[in-house]
Amino acid sequence: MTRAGFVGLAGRPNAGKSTLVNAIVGAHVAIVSERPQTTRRAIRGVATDEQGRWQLVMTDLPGVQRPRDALTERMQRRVEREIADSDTLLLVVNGEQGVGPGDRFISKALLAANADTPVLCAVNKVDRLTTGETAAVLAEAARLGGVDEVFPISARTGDGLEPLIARLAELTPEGPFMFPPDQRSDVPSEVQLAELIREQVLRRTREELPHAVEVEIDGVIERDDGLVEVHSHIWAETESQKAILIGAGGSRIKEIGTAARGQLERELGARVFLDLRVRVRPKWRRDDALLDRLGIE
Ligand SMILES: Nc1nc2c(ncn2[C@@H]2O[C@H](COP(=O)(O)OP(=O)(O)OP(=O)(O)O)[C@@H](O)[C@H]2O)c(=O)[nH]1
Ligand SMILES: [Mg+2]
Repeated sequence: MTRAGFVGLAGRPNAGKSTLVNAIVGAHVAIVSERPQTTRRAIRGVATDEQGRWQLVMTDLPGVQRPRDALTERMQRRVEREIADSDTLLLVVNGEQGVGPGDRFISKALLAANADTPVLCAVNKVDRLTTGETAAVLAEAARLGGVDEVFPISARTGDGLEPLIARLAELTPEGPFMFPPDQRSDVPSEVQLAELIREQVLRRTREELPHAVEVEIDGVIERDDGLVEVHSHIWAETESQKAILIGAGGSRIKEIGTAARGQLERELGARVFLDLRVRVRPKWRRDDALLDRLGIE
C-alpha cells in the first residue's frame, strides 16, 4: 500500500518555507527571496519516493501575518484553510532568529485549526548557527505548544533533510498517489512563468517595492521557428514605482528582463522572447477582481 498526503508548511515570513519545499521536491517550484512575504499563493510541490512507496504533497504557504489589505487577507485565509486540510503540519522556524512570539502564535493557531494532526517543527538555517546555538533553538522549539518533534535542518545545504523526509513519509496516511510521479507542482504554467519573473523583480528592488509588485502573463505564443514569445507586464501601484522599475534609460527593466528570460528558457526548455512592460494600477492589492484574475484566492 502506498502512502500519500498533504504536508502544510507554516511559519513566519522569511523562515525558509519555499526553499524547503524546493529542496524536498528537488525542483524550483516556489520562488524564494530575501524579502519577507514573498509567497502569495498556496503552491503544492510534489515529492514522490523513487521506490514508489510514498508521495508527499508539500503545500507551501505565505508566511503567517496580520492582514492589511485584500491581498494579505486572502493570503491569511488561504493559510488557515490549508492548515485545516493538511494531513501533517510542518512548522518552519528561522533558526537564525530563534523562537519568537510569532512562532508561539503560529503553533497555537496550528493546534486550534487542526488539533488531531501531527506537528513537526523544522529549525531551519542551522548552517548559520554553531552547534550550541542550534541546540538552544531546538530546545526552545520543543517547548512550543503542540509541536511533537523537532528537526535541525538547512534547506539551503540540504543538511538534516533526510530524517525529516523519512518522518514525514511515516506520518503520511495510506492511500493512492494524487499526482503522477513525475509531476513536481500544481502551479498552472502561466502563473509559474509570472512567478519566475517576479522572483527576478524581487532580487533587483528594495524596500516597499517588492510588496507593491505583481506580474501577469498576457499571452504565450509558440512560434513555428521554435521560439516562445512570452508577453507580460509588471503591475506597480504608483508612477514613481514604475519609474524605479524602469530605471535610468530603461536599465533596470532591461536587467530584470534578461535575468527573467534565462529563467523562462530553463523552465520551458526553449528559446524565449520576453516582452515585459510596466503598468500602473493604483491600489491593486485591494482590487478583488484583479486578485481573482491573478489566481490569488
Ligand atoms: N542561510 C540560509 N538561508 C536560508 C535557508 N533557507 C532559506 N534561506 C534564505 O532565507 C530567505 C527566505 O527564504 P524563503 O524560502 O523565501 O522563505 P519563506 O519562508 O518562503 O518566506 P515567505 O514566502 O516570505 O513567507 C532567502 O533569502 C533564502 O535564501 C537556509 O537553510 N540557510
Ligand atoms: Mg515563501
